[in-house]
Amino acid sequence: MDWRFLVRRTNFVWENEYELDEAEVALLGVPFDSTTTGLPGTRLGPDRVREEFRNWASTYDPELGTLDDVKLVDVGNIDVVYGDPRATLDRIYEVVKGILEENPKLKLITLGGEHSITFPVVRAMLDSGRKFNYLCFDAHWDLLDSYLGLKESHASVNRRISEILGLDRMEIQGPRTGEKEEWDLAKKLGKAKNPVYLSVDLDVLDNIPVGTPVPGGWDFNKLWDEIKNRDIISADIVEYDPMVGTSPVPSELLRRLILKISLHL
Ligand SMILES: [Mn+2]
Repeated sequence: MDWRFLVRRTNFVWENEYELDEAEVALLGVPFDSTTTGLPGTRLGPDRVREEFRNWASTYDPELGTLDDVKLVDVGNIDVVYGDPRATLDRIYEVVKGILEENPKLKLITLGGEHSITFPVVRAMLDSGRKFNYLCFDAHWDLLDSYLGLKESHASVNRRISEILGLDRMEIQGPRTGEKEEWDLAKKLGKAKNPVYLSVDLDVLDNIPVGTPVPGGWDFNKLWDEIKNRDIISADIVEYDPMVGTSPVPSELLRRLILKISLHL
């Protein structure tokens, strides 16, 4: 099936929209939150942040320049299968694989949704021949073999990635909770050498609405300090949950992070 049948292209963020085959950076929304263990609502994340881009016109960053100089495309949202993580993850894989077949050099910013969506993105990137190590910022290790019997759980996403990439090519920064099994496994993690695929689980931060918050997190400046010197081939930003709080502050934080990553890629 053509991957385009699995995407709803109804929302556009960028004014300078390019065709997929000529774009440098693409945004892809995955509004999926069916394995969420805390509060649901991350399915609303991609469209909430698009709204934020519309509300705040400035796309200039004093350190990095203007988004007008980046060839952007908003691919839209994947048509997920609520309640069926396996079918959803298969769709994510098909879409990312299809996008990269059409534009092998494209850098993708995938917007969650919950963290489980990262695994099929990473798998599609590997199968498309991209060479990278994996860098993740998260309050949790997400290294459980399964959670509530579910291998596709957001609490198992880094374990699944370790099975196709190897723990030594993975770096996870920020965890401050978890099971003993995970802390033991985490001792085998390495430092991700450049280039890296970046996965940002926003619960690594404090004071941002997420389904599974953990106290003692980073602030935005610390997060950006950790990102800015890395060579990033593509990224995802997951677990932002607009249902937990409707303040414009976190969605603006997220918009700013997407802006900075788009300019940095
Ligand atoms: Mn996570």
